[in-house]
Amino acid sequence: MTGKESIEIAQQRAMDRTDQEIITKTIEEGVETAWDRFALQQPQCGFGQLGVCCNNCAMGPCRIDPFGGKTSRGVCGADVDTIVARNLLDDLCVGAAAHSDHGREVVEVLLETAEGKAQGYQITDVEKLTVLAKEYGIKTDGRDPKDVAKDLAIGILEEFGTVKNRLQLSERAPEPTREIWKKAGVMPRSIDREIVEAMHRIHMGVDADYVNILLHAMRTSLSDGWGGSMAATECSDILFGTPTPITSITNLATLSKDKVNIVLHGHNPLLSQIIVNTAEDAELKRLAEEKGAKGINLVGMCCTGNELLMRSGIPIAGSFLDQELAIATGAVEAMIVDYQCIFPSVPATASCYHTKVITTSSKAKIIGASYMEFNPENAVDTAKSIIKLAIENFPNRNPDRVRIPERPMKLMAGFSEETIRKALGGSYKALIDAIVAGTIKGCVGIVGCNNPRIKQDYGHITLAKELIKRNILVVETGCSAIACGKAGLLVPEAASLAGEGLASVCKLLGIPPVLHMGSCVDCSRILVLAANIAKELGVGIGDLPIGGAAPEWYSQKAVSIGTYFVSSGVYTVLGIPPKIFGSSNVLNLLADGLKGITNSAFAVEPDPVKAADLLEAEINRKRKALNI
Ligand code: SF4
Ligand code: MSK
Repeated sequence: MTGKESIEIAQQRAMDRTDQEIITKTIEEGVETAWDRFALQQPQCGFGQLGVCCNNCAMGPCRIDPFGGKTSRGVCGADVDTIVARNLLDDLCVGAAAHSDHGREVVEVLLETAEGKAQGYQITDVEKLTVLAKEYGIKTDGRDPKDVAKDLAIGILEEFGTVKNRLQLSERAPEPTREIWKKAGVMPRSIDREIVEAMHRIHMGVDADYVNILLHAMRTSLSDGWGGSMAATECSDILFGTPTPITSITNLATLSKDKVNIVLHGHNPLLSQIIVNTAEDAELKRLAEEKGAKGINLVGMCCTGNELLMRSGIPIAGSFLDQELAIATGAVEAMIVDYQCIFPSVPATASCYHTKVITTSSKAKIIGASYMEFNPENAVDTAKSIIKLAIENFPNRNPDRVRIPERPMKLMAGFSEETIRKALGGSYKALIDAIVAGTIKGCVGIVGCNNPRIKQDYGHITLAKELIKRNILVVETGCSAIACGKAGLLVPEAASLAGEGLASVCKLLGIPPVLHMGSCVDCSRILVLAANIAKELGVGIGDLPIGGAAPEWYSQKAVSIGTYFVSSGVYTVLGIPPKIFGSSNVLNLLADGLKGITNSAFAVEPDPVKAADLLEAEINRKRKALNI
C-alpha cells in the first residue's frame, strides 16, 4: 500500500489529525487495530443485528426468520418480540451491572477510608458528604466526617441489596417524574435486585411479554442512573473532590518525547487517582531521571481519563478507539488498566512495541498483560510499584519507532452540576430566564462511545456543532466529551461557533458552549442537573426542553444510559441502531409508545445533522407545551 493510500484510509477512519497520523503509522507498520478487525468481520450477521437470534438455552441457538418464513418461534416457542426484548434487557443489564459494580467499589473504599483502612485516601469534599448524609437522614452536626462517611457508605451499600427496597438518590428526581415511575410500576427498588431480577426474567420460561420485559428494562436502567452510577459519582467526589473548571490538553500529542509516558485507561478513579498523587513522589522522579527521562508524564484515556481530567487536569490522550493508537506511537512505557472498554487485544498491540500492559482488577485480567492487583489497603504501594515498572521500561523505548504527533488541543473541563449551579449564582434562575427568553433554546446531553461503524468522532463533533449553532447548550460525558475536546469545542473561544444567544451567555460566563461533565457514570450529573432545573420550574424532567444523544455508542452501558435518560423523560437519539429492528412491536414501543408514559422516546438517526433536526424539533415541542 502506498503512503498516500494509508493516509486516505486514516482520513476515512478518524476526524482528528493526530489520530490520522498514528492510524497511518499502524498501517505502515502492519499493526492491527479495531478498524482492521471490523473490516475482517464483514459482513456481520444480519440476524444478530436485528436482535432475532437467541442463545439463552441448550435447546437453541434459535433464530427467527425476519421475512416471515417458517421459523417464527424458537424451540421453546418464544416469538420475535420476546426474543428481541429479552436480548435488549440482557444488554442493558450488563451495562447497568458494569456501572453499578464500579459504584459499589467506590462506596466500599469510602467505607474503608472512614475506617482508616485505605491507604492514601481521604475525605476531600466534606460539603458534599454533608449534603448526602442529610439526604440519607444521617446526623452531621458536631460529628467527625469519618463517622458520617461510615454511616453514609453503609446506607448506600444497603441499597445495593434488598434491605430497604428504596433508592434514596432516586428521590432527587422531581415529584412529577417519580409519579410517572410509580404509575408505570418502574420505581427502582435496589441496585443489585433489579439486575438479578432481570437475569431471572430472561431465563427460558419466565417473562415472555415484551411490554413487561421492557418495563423492567426501564426499572433496571433507573437503578443504574439514579442508583449505582450516581453513587459512583457522588462517592468519588467525596473522596477526590467535586470537579470545578480546569484547563488541560488533549489528543495523542499529550504524549511526551522525553518523559516516561503512562496511560491510565479504564473507568474507575480509585487506582488512577492514587497513581496521579503518587507520581509526585520525589524518589520516583529521581528514578525517572536516572533512567534518562525528563520526568513522568501521566495521560488519561476513556473514562478513568475523564475522572482525572475533571479533578486534576491530567491531559487526556484520547477515547475508546485511541487505546491502540496511543501504544502505536511507540512512546508508551505502560498502559495501566482497571476495567471496561479495554480491548482484550491490547497486550498484542503492546507486543509490537516495548509497552507494558498492567491489569489491576481481579475482575479484569487479560492474557499477555502483567497483573498487579490493586487493593485499597495498599493502594499507594501498588501505585509506586506500577510507576516504577513503567520507569524501568523507559530505556527499552526504541526512538526509531517513536512518532508523537505535535500540537495538543487545549480544553476546559470540570463542569459538575454543583459548579454549573454556582457559576449561575446558586440557582438555575438565570439559565431558566435565558431559556424562557429563547436566548438559549434548550439543552442536549451528548454521551457515549466511538464505534468503528462510523468515522471516529464525526457523529459527536457534527452533532455538537449543529446544536450549538442553533442556540442549544450541549453537555457531554465519556468519549463524546473527549471527541469534542480534540475538536476544540471545549474552550470558551468555541462560543464563536455558537448561535448569537448561546454565544452571548458563554462569553458572559467565560464558558465553552459544550460543557464537559465527566465520565460515563457522570451521566448521573446530567440527571441531577435536569432534576434541579425541573424542580425550580415545578415540572417533571419530561417537560423540559432538553434531549439526549449517543451518536457513536457501542457499549451495553450506553443501552442502560439511553434507557434511563428516556425513562427519566429525556428524548434520546441514537446514531447506531440498537439490535431491536427485528421486532416492530419492540421498536414501536420504544420509538413511540413510551411518549404516552414518559413524554419521551428513543429515535434512531445515523446522520448527525438530521439528529440535530430531531432534537431541535423535540425541544421546540416542549417549549410550546411550556408556553415559551
Ligand atoms: Fe431457543 Fe427458547 Fe432456548 Fe432461546 S430460550 S435458545 S428461543 S429454545
Ligand atoms: S469509555 S463506555 S467507550 S463512552 Fe466510558 Fe467511552 Fe463508551 Fe467506554
